[in-house]
Amino acid sequence: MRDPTMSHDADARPIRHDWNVDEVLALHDLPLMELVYRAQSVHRQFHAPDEVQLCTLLSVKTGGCAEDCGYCPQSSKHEGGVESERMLDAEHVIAAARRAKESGSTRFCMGAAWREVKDGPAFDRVLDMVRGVKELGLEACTTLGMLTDVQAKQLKDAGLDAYNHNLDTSKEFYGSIITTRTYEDRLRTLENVRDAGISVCSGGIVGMGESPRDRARMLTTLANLDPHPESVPVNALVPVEGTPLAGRPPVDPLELVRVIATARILMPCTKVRLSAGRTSLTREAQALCMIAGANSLFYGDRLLTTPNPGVDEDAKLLRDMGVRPMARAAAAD
Ligand code: SAM
Ligand code: DTB
Ligand code: SF4
Repeated sequence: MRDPTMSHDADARPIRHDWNVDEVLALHDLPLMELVYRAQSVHRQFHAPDEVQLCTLLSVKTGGCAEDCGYCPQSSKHEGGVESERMLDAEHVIAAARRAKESGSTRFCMGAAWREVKDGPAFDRVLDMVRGVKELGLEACTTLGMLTDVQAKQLKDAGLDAYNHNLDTSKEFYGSIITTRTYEDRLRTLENVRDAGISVCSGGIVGMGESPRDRARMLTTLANLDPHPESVPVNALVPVEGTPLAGRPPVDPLELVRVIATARILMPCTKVRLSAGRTSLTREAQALCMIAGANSLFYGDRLLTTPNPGVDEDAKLLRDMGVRPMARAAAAD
């Protein structure tokens, strides 16, 4: 019988943008040993196997968001999420970036709980933050919600290297998680980011009740973007009290490994980031995610509003694995 995972001479053409959902699902469902073997083989062709990128996250505007994303503690639509806070000063953010650099991070990512960017003093302050982070010699990334083409160009002119905007899940499952914006809105922002010459960071969340086919659909959409996103964050849902997804059972780490390995095979040059949810993974599960192709981590004891493993714990894990922090890219990615 024809092997659907080997169609289109997959091995001969590692960089493809014409994947279909059935072949991606067939890869995802391979026996785990075979899947991880293929992912490792791709990983070693395109990346140093002993390097991981360290990124630090900071929430520069927390809570009070107008969107209703079912997983997010920062949505004002859920009772009992985080309180809305004032936006941080640029100086405060730049001081945090300096500390992140001293601890070994090479990329500093600033998040705002916004549905979209609105022109005015708050956006001007973000532009100042980006300029300040760039002056420190770090890669600068922001995640601010939807962006117009003009705003993307302004961020580029301020020196922004990358923009994070996740597809989160499949187009089909999206409506059961978020109702206040569409999948097309998300894709349009990614297009604006790409057209402005900024690196694209886009991925999703595992463990919201989506099926393996939904995971394959999301990965297919990402892999058919041309060029591929330079980074793909894979988040394990952090179930937060007060959000509609608070009661979801923890994701099986082997399911996370499958998503990471499939992303690695589909997008060989991309940095695949093992993102939220690491505090509920053992060291061994995190190591397996890296063996399956994850080569980027959030470093620092806090994500945006939820905890992340401590710096000492992570430094020990990397040391024990014989993995070194990646040097900063000359030009991002
Ligand atoms: N407001 C902007 C947006 O939604 O694009 C940027 C910040 S938002 C918090 C960035 C991403 O964090 C979301 O797209 C989602 O993938 C991830 N995220 C948020 N809450 C999460 C949770 N509880 N568990 C896992 N990932 C989460
Ligand atoms: C991404 O994919 N994961 C990060 C980053 N992009 C901005 C955010 C994770 C947030 C987890 C929930 C929180 O800490 O609020
Ligand atoms: Fe707002 Fe982003 Fe949270 Fe959605 S994920 S509620 S857009 S902060």
